Amino acid sequence: MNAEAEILDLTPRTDEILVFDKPASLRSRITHYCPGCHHGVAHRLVAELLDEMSLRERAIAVGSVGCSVFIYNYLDVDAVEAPHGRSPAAATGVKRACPDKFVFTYQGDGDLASIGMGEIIHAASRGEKISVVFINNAVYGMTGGQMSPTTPLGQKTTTCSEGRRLEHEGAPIRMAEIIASLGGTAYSARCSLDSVRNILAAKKSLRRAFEAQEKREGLGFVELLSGCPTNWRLDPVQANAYIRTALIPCFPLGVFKDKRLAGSEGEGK
Ligand SMILES: Cc1ncc(C[n+]2csc(CCOP(=O)(O)OP(=O)(O)O)c2C)c(N)n1
Ligand code: SF4
Ligand SMILES: [Mg+2]
Repeated sequence: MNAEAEILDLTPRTDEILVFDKPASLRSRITHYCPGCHHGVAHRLVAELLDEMSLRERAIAVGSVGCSVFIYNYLDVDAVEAPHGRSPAAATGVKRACPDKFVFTYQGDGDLASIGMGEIIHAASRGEKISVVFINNAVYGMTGGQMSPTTPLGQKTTTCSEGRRLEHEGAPIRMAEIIASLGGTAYSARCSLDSVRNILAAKKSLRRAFEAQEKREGLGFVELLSGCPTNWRLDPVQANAYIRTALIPCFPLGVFKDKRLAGSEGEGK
């Protein structure tokens, strides 16, 4: 066989071991996300866990508004769409009506911490048996990069062009800590998607939050610090660096509540 024929030979080889593949729960779609956006990374982590925990057939995703509004195009699970911020309320209804389903919301910071603040607080207080995947990229990504409740002090956005000021726009809101303080929360953590190491840690936290639902312990909440290079006006590598230098100092990583661990039952940590 000459060299060209060898390159074109697509006969499956028996001596190759597949080490990386697409999770079955992830559809084959061309992404609409910008280069360097972390929504795709978060989708993949969720899809891997749905496969590994055999949840796919029972899963119902509750989508939200924002750049992830088309999440049902990426995850091969049943889905409902909730208007801005209402995903925890919609998920409450789905889970109560179908307690054997695995129900999770997927929400951005504009969606969850702005107009949806009431819904998430009350769902956590009630201890709804749902899982919440919270993508904190510190801006309203879809609508053009406006300031959100989680924009760090000093960050410039289209609605605070001088940078967010404490005395003018107020302080950023730390959702993982707030959710941890509520009585119905089983698990609350903050992770980051800026590096391979942190992505692996994020998967562990998501697994724990999903387990909390399966064991009917209460609401599981995972905040994922995520990059929005487009609205941050950075390239993908710079955006990862920005997460490390600006977001993590403002939003410390960690587990703020885990009901399974001694001393973290009930209110607070
Ligand atoms: C009730 C309502 N208000 C405002 C909007 C407009 N809107 C759509 S997406 C969005 C911001 C979403 O930002 P975020 O939740 O942070 O998601 P991201 O795009 O950053 O992932 C807004 C304000 C809307 N769809 N519905
Ligand atoms: S605007 Fe931001 S959040 Fe939206 S797809 Fe682009 S990088 Fe991702
Ligand atoms: Mg956002």
